[in-house]
Amino acid sequence: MAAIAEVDQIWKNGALIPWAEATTHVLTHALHYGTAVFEGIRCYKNDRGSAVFRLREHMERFHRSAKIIMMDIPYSVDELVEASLQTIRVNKLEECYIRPLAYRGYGAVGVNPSAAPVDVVIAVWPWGDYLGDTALKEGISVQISSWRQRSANSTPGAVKSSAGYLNSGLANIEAVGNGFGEAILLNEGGLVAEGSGENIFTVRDGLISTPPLSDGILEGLTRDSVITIARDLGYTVLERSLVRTDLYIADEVFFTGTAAELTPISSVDRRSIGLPGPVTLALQAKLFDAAKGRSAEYGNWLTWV
Ligand code: PPE
Repeated sequence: MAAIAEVDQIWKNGALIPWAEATTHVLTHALHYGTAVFEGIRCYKNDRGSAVFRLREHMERFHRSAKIIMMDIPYSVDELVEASLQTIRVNKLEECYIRPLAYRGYGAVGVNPSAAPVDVVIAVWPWGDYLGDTALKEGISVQISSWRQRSANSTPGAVKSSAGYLNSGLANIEAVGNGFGEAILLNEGGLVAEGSGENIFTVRDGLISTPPLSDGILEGLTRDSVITIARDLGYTVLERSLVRTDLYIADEVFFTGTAAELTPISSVDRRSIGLPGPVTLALQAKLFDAAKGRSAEYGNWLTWV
């Protein structure tokens, strides 16, 4: 969705190397078979410096993704946390997106990846608004995709795998091609799953709902943060299955994600939801307060650079 803003160095297999040298062979296993897992993390600048939002939890999810696909990441969560901070510092970035990727590298062909090495990289670069520059304030239009969410017994949504994003890409290409800002995927059972790169929430009569993990979605860290913030603000949040009509008749609908942050949804399949509502705006403000170090109660979500 955005051109890459190049920086100086990338961390690869334990060392920092120049950006331009962070290349790989065309017979890299992951290029052919999608055998890779990754993360997306944000570092925000604030009054007292720069801090990464939920860094440790992202690296823990990275390890969980790898575990599910039987890939051994040869670096501990602590080592990956430290490597991320080092990569941000060496590139002198105050705000950035962080992309750890573990992939089956060069050395084997064929479906079974066991003989291919596991290479690990951490790249950082500046990445602004994910869904366009008016999205956070005005919201975006979305379309229910004709593509179904990858299912729990094929390419599990719980794994943040490169292979999984073929599915996301199909849905996003279709939605954008049809003039919408983003797609929402229903799972094979017809229940609302998530956006191509976001979790989804509804608000109706003050009650906040979001699909449960068992509906086949990624366990979003922003989703978790927003659930916590909402409950702390006194809202009831239910993790419950949603059908498409729940979206049409909701008072408010919004996406959460590291890249998308908290993006209001202004219409679903051309049914108007309207301008961002009060609950959406309150949660968005609190989420940014937490991520940008303005909220002492969520201070433990930050790792200072
Ligand atoms: N679902 C999907 C499918 C997803 O890709 C993301 C993040 C989420 C939910 C939200 O998870 P979290 O970031 O932990 O709150 N998508 C990442 C990749 C986006 C991309 O285009 O690349 C992201 O937001 O970093």
